[in-house]
Amino acid sequence: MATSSAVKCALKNGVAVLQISSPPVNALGAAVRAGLVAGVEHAIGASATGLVVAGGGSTFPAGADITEFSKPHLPPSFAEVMAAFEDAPFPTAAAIHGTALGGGFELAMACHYRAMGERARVGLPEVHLGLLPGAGGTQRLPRLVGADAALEMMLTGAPIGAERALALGAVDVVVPEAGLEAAAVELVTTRAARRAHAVVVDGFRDAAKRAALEARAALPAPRAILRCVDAAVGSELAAGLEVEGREFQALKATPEARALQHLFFAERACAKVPGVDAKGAAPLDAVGVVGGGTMGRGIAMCFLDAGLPVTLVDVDDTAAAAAAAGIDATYRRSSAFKKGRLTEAVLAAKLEKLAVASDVAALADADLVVEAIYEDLDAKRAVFARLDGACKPTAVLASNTSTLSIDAIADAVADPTRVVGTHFFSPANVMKLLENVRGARTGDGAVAAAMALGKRLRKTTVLAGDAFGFIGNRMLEPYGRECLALLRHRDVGVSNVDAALRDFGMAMGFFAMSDLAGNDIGYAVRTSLGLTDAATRDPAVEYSADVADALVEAGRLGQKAGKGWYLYEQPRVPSPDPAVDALVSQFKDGSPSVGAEDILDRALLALVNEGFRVLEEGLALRPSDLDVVWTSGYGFPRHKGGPMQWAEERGLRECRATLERLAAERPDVPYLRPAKLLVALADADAPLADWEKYV
Ligand code: 3H9
Repeated sequence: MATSSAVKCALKNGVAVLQISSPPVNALGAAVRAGLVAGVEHAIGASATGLVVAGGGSTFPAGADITEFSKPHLPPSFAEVMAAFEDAPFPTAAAIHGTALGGGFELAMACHYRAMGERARVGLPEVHLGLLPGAGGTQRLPRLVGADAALEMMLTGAPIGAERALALGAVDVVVPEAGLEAAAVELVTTRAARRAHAVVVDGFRDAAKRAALEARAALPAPRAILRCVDAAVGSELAAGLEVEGREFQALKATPEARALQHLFFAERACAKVPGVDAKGAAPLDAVGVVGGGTMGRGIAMCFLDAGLPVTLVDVDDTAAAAAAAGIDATYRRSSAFKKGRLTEAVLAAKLEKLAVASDVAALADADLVVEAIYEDLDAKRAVFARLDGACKPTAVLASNTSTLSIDAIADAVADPTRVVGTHFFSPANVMKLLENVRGARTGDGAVAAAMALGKRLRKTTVLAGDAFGFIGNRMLEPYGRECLALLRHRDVGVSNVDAALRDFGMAMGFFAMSDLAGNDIGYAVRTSLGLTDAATRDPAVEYSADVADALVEAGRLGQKAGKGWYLYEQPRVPSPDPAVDALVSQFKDGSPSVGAEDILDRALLALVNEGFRVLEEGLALRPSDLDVVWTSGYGFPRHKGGPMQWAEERGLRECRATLERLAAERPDVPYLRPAKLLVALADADAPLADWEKYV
């Protein structure tokens, strides 16, 4: 039978078997869609009695080809593909293995029957891309599993396993993967081609349920999904499909969809370091952590969660035992443990892989060691000097520093090529981001090891250059300074600034975040730079952190002290404190009141402008890495795509013009002067993607 390069077609005992071949995930690009339609036509021409569609390689199609969304549409349409399977004159079945997602699952639903492998997963994750299932999923899934379950799947975007898919009625049979094709063939040979579409039962109109759903559906995509399921209730399939088609086209053009799709690719690009092959990194069989404080414990938990044996070293046996007990307690406090997802037996098996010691000699066999002691260069150098002697020469030595230079730390070891930064974010076992740092002398092998570590720990991993603050904290600095400067304005308080940032979508306002991290951290950095003392700082440069210094000097260190920019009468619950308003009022300078829009402009443009400087200085591999850092590590809203994507969406010319105006108003604020790269891109009206031509 006919064979296209993307879809191979074979006739087996009268049943046509189509196999999709479009690595890596069999995405339904134009060639696959054309191959599928041609496959059905050939099966009809060959008088097949049934048809089975399967994915070659590791998976049934994982969806539409996302790279095509930004290009002109090529035929055939998804609707034509789905119709070919649904309207075929013989029974059609999908043989689902791997991850049948988005358009892939929709293709399976357009078939008359579905056989699913035991280990496979199905889902409609389009909402994460700012879209909705636009190939019939919003109409066919409610008809298969009911409106409630369909909405749940489409609004969360979470895939489900075979057991649940079968229980819901999303698939007809579940079999071991080896028997999948046979099971699908059996379905098309023993059952009829036509199955009437079930009428969608209106189960989600219960007022409270509906209100809860609508509250969750704040963004355009979830709202459109709700409207599509509304349209599915009680209507003919064709009418619902028409609504879905219109809603999908409208969503495609939203900034949210562009932002989320930008992040999809950004989160995959960031793991790639030109010239460095993380896949070729030396295997990790055993790892070590030095320092059993909050960070060290969290990092050790990351290792344990990835199944890696870890040895944690602290100053003495008591401290080491306390770290082990702390790790055990943290697991027991986790919701996974409380809800029974982490069982006593699994926890015991995890903890069996944890060893503690009071001497770095215990790290002799480690392939990689992360130092996570307090931020003091001499202390860190002393640790590295000891590790240099204790560890095998091939071991990678990593520092979790967030403020110190990797190069300066590497001075302490004979072979600085094996020293790299691995900056985890707190709580390390929860936060997705890993910011690796390449020092001037870090070797490719250590970079590869750090990037491979990120993958192993299932972190979103970015590589930064070795300069103060790396990527994330470097950009945080002017953002924070501007938030502090805003407090000088009449009627602007901590809560106004945080509310504006939260309304924009930040997970936390700057002041609440600072309370969480500890206000003393920034204070210590400013002190080390001679900034907290008016006598030693440059009088020609605006200093807006005086209010933050006063806060720390008043003992308001943040959540850990029960008070900071907010009061914490209950742990982690901030409430405004008149004492802070009184403190802030001492720093007012007569500047006029400003509203939420100005607050956002100033804080975000300070952030973005520093991003351009990070790129100019070669501290990041690409602009999208900055977006990944800020969305995964600092709570920047994903639907805005990260600060650089936000700037591009707003218009680089606009960003430059606003910064120029702000800088003219406050010439003593260097971080507001538009970065050279921003100016060059704006002058040329060039997209951010062309940034390398302008540095
Ligand atoms: C949709 O279906 C819309 C329809 O409803 C309606 C249309 C009208 N397209 O993640 P990985 C690439 S929307 C293009 O590292 P894993 C990815 O960029 C779609 N490329 O692997 C990467 O490339 P590279 C709904 C895609 O094993 C490579 O494949 N579907 C696509 O960790 C490997 O990816 C989704 O949203 C794609 N659809 O995870 C599913 N998918 O090597 C999106 C992947 O150059 N995909 N690539 O960096 C995933 O969730 C994961 O990729 C998957 C595999 C779980 C499948």
